[in-house]
Amino acid sequence: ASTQHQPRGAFIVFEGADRAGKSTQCQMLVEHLQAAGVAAELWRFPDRTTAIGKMINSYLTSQAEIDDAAVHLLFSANRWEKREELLRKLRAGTTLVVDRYAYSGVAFTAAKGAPGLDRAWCMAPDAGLPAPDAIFFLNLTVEQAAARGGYGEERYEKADFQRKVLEQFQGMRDSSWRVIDASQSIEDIQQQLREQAGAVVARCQRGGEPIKQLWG
Ligand code: 2DT
Ligand code: MG
Repeated sequence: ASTQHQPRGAFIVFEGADRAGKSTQCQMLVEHLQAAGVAAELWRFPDRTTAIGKMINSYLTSQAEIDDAAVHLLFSANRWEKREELLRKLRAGTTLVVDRYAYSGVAFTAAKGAPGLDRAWCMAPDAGLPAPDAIFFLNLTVEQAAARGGYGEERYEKADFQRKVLEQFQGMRDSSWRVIDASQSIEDIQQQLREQAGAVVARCQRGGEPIKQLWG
């Protein structure tokens, strides 16, 4: 059997618009898995710690202006530069809970509606990256998000733009996405995530699960 089919960690991605509770739920899930004896790490994209990530951070905090196409490629490059480490961790048996991935990449750039930067263009640079074993979509309307105290100060944190991002996510998601009603209580959401993620982790631990590639 190839190494891909050995027991391994699970690759679990969280997506959703801002304020849906992704970071809170990811953190809680990782702590739960660790407490249950599962090797697990919390990752997030963009990873703002790398050289590319620092450019992205400058862009998001409006300290830098970067062309829409160019910054899209930086976000993608930020995933590619983490690819080997990501695969190494999974093969070593570590489960990765990842706060945003290529789906955010496509949704946020496509939401700009810039000439030429349609969904197909946005998807192209991420083709071939490792694909997650499960995608949890924390579903919250812009109105519900606003009721949570509004958005922050970063570039994309505006209601009108978030509405377009949500439309992009709706247009992109397929039946494999696990849609979670993010208007529920933190505890209720976490309970559902633990059950579903637990099953994914167990499946990958048993072996026989290949690591697939985007956009498969
Ligand atoms: P956080 O608020 O989660 O730090 O995200 N984004 C993210 C993109 O535009 N393209 C991408 O590929 C990714 C991963 C979403 C910061 C913002 O960056 C956006 C929100
Ligand atoms: Mg944010």
